Amino acid sequence: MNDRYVSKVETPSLPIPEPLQCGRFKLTFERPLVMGILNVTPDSFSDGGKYAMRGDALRQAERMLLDGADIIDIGGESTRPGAPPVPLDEELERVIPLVEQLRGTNMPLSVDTYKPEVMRHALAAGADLINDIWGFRMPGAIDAVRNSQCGLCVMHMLGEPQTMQLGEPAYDDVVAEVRGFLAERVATLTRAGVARARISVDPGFGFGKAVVEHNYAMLAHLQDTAPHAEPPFPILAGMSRKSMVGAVIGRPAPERVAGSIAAAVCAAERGAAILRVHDVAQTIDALKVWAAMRDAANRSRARG
Ligand code: 9MG
Repeated sequence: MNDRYVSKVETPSLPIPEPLQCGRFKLTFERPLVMGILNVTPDSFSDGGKYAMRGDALRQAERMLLDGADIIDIGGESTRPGAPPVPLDEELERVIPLVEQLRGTNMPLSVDTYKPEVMRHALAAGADLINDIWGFRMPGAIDAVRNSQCGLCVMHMLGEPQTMQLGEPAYDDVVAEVRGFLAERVATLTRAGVARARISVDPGFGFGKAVVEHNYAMLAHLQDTAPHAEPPFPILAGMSRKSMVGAVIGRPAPERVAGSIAAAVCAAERGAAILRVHDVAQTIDALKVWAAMRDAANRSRARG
């Protein structure tokens, strides 16, 4: 390799978060981890009824495992803007059998829910991480996770999924306001007895953000969306196939794979610890190329 070129690369060396306590696992972040999205909702699979949906979901989980996912995020309620809420019983029926069936795979299992009752059942069934788009603000949510060893993903959202994108979301400084919100949630959680080592944070791309202005400001300043802390909190970034990608490439959701991968690589460059994605294999390939470049830059920096 020609070092004349490598030595000119100016990739900042970002501090690596401490390991995340995540149920049975301690996740480490020498490289960004890939979280595969497993939506167990009728609009995600062929409409063959609930057992067919479960079978489809299991096969998709196995595919993501083979493709190299580090974590699987199981969700029983769509969080797309305007999506209707799902009754508690229905969400439990979609999510809990999958957690039980996937528990044996020795893969960290995340459950995407804001309902304390689903959190409790998911943890009893063996989930390792609770991914809460409401940032553990629902009454009873903190109590549901406090006494376990599960990891937490604390996300920022302005408004609620049914209405959050209806008006134009307004911020004076989206990055600072998201950071302030996440700092308050982290302080509330740690005061309640949740160990810092269990907490990851997420700026919530697409959740009450102007599609281009706010989301790309957060991506550009990703590290600054997290509470300023040493060591830093692991940041989870989820942009896969979202409108922020569609808005700049002009393609519908199924055709946003390449755009989503570009967003994931940008987030990795800015210190994301976990990337929540639909397209696991393709994202991992792209991250390997990015990591090879980062390692070369670090080697040349170490040589002085
Ligand atoms: C469930 N879900 C949908 N989008 C998400 C995102 O960006 N982050 C997290 N943590 N969860 C999300």
